[in-house]
Amino acid sequence: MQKHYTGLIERYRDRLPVSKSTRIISLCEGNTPLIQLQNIPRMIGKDVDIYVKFEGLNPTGSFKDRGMTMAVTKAVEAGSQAIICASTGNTSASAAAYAARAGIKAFVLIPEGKIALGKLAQTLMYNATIIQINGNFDQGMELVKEVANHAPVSIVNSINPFRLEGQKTAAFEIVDELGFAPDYHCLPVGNAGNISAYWKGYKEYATERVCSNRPVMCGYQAAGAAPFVAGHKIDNPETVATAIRIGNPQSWDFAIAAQQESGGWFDKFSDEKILAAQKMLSQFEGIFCEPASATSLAGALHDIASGKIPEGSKIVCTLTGNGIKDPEIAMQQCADAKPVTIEADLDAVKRAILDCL
Ligand code: AN7
Repeated sequence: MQKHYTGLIERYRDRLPVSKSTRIISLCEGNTPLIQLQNIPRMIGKDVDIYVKFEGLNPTGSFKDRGMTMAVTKAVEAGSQAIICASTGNTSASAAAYAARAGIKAFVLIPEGKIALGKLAQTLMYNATIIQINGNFDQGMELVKEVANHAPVSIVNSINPFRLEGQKTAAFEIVDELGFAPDYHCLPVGNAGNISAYWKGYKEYATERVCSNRPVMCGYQAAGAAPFVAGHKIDNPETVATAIRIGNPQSWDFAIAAQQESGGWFDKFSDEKILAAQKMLSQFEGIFCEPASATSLAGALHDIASGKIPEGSKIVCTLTGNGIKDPEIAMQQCADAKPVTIEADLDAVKRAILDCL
């Protein structure tokens, strides 16, 4: 009989730092769908297999839950009563949820006015203590690192190595499902924890011969927040994709190693290109991700068009977060498609339908 799915730590416990007596803090995260795109490859007229790993279907709507189940499990095991993070939104929602599950306290530092509405609402509902700063994520991150030296709180940002351990399971799931690693793996890059974690996962599987190949890692950033493309940190990052509005990535060295060892590259895309990719995925595939997530598809489509990613390739794009997280951007994207309001009678409904056909 198939066992009830109880989360990624149970599924991959042999590859994760837990023991028999560890109390696992889980919300059944992971096990997200790998969806093959059907319409977009046809539209662009290229012979490529593009799959999206839809991480927006995790319990709090982002990939952060993979790392958070692990980080909070280890914090609780070590006796922590409180966790803390700086966040552009998704980490705070995830930390808050897992703290609630564990029965401990969560503190989150967020940049005032730069968090998508859904993420703020979640974090409030999960009952974290929200500290808004007049500053950006990078400043929040520095403050969190300092305060953790002076207060009894565990940092659950991706500088916590358990976060990457949890997040590497996304690469395992892809290989377990396809039977091989893709030729190219495309990701949005902010703090660079995720690209580092995927590379760790793929390397682990390849080294142990679970699969025979490893992907080329492609890290894509927003044009106004592209330190990896610039080759140095950026002081005032700006982008509509607030999740990746980050100028001083904490996993710099790991991400550079992933790029170099895999023969991959970094590139950057304008907010317009990112938003166009988000809309395209929703409109033509029925997959609604948040703006930052669409950066992976924007990059893949650009590199497929230029031939840098050749025809015949198998490509995975990670869609890091759910589109419902950021309803304000979605409404702006659809400003021209305002719903019509009519009288509540049959003729009026018929007319409204016929007007659209
Ligand atoms: C949707 O929540 O950094 O390169 O504080 O929310 O691993 O940082 C979010 C990052 C991509 C970038 N897509 O991942 C935070 C935070 C979404 C994200 C990223 C984030 P990393």
